[in-house]
Amino acid sequence: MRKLVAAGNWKMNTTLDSAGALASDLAKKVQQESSVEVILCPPFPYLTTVKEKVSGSSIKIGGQNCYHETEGAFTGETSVGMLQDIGCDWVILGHSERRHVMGETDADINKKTVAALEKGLGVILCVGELLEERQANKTNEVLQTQMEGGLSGVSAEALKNVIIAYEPVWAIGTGVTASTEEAESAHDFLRKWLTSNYNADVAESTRILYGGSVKPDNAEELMSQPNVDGALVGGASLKADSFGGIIDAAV
Ligand code: G2H
Repeated sequence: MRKLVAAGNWKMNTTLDSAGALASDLAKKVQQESSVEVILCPPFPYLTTVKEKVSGSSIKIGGQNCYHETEGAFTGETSVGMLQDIGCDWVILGHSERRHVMGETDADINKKTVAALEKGLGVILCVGELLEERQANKTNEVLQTQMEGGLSGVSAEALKNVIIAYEPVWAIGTGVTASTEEAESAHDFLRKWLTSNYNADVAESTRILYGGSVKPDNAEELMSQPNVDGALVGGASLKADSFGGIIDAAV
C-alpha cells in the first residue's frame, strides 16, 4: 500500500511573511500522525522559516533544485548537504521549468539525482512531455528517455528514496489538467517502465504523483486512479484552503 503524497511546489512565489503564514496554517491542519505525506517546497530563502513553522506536524520540507557538487566555486548554486543542513528531506529535480526555461538536460538531472541519493536526500523526479510531443504520439517515448536519463546508475535500493512526478508540460500552470484517463495511462506506462527496468517490488512501492493544474475539485478524481499516488501542486499550493482541500482529497 503506497502512502499518498501532497507536495506543494511554491516555485518563485511568496514573501517571508506569507511563506511563514502559509506554513503555520498548514501545520495546524496536518497533525503528527497523517495518512498523507505532505511536503512543502518553498523558495530557498524561506526554507528555514517554513521548517520552523511546521515543527510539531508531520510536514516535510524540500528544495526546488540542487547542484551535484558538494562545495566550491559554483556561484548561485545550493548543494545537497546545504539542503540537508537546514532540514530538507526532499528535493524536486527535473521540473519542466528547470528543463525548458533553464535548459537542464537529462544528464544534468541525473548528476543531481545521483548526488542527492548518495547523501540520502529524497528526490522528486519530474518527467513529462510537451504538447507537440503528445500530439505526435511521442508521450511514452519522451517519458522513457527522461526516466532512463534521470535514473541512470540509480540502484533499486536507492530508488526507495525517489518519488516520480508525471507533469505533462502542456498542463502546467495553464489551467488545463490531463484527463484522468490521460494521467492514468502515463502513470501506468511509468510503473511498467519501473517493472521492466527494476523489478515488480520497486514498481509496486514507488509513488508516482501527477502534477499540472491540480486543484481541490479535480484532485480526488485524479488520485482515485490506481496508479496515481498523489499530486505535485504549484498554483493551488499557495493558499492554505486550496492546498488543504487537496490534502483532504488524498486522505
Ligand atoms: C506543475 C505544477 C507544480 P501547477 O509545475 O509542479 O504547477 O499546479 O501550477 O500547474
